[in-house]
Amino acid sequence: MIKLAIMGAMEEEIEPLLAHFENVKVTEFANNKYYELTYNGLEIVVAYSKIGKVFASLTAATMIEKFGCDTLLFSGVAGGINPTLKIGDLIIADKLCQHDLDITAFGHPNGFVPGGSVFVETSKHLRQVAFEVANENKISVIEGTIATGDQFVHSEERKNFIEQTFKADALEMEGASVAVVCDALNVPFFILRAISDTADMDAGFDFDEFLKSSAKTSADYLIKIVDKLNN
Ligand code: 4EZ
Repeated sequence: MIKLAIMGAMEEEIEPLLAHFENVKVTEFANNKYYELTYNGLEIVVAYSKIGKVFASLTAATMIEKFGCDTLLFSGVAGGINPTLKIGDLIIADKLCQHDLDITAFGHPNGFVPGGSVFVETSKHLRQVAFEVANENKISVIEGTIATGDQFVHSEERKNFIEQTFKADALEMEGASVAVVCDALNVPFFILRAISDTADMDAGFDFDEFLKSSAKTSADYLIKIVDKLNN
């Protein structure tokens, strides 16, 4: 039987997930709350990590190593880079990179450190399940590269750098760190995001305006994927 980790970064990102489940047991660990439940015969642990790569790594590793999760799904919001992505649109990561990881001073490419790789790929199987769900429910979603860094991007300059350097379609602050942890621990994972802003001058304003609705768009689709995982 699968033991599923479902994570977000912010409380707003997991709220619509928790609202869907019942009989939740709360465990506190390392300054975070972990919500354990069973759903359709699946064991699930839900948590939000707090924002950024460090907190997201800690939470992903905890869900895997302490709670024994063997599959991880992430739901949340992101800034859009690909101009076809409008606020509220969904993106599934096929691969992720760290746009702020930089030892280029030593001739290495952006996003690379020795022993690692610029991109980490997500589970093909989980993406396939997600696309079946999208087709069945007429949900429109694209697959693409997500770039992660410890910055809320709100300028054309930084956005263009990330687009040109990594050919990224969307950006956020946790996905690639979760990817590195899951890849190292051999846990299949899936990263889903709905666009809350387009990482430009208006990003701060748009984010505040659309965080809740986009987080719900992502969470609603994720629940349908969870339903499918068990069938
Ligand atoms: C980070 N998340 C934003 C957290 C912002 C404010 C209190 C997603 C995200 C994002 N990250 C949405 N839009 C973004 C952007 N333009 N840059 C970085 O994962 C917390």
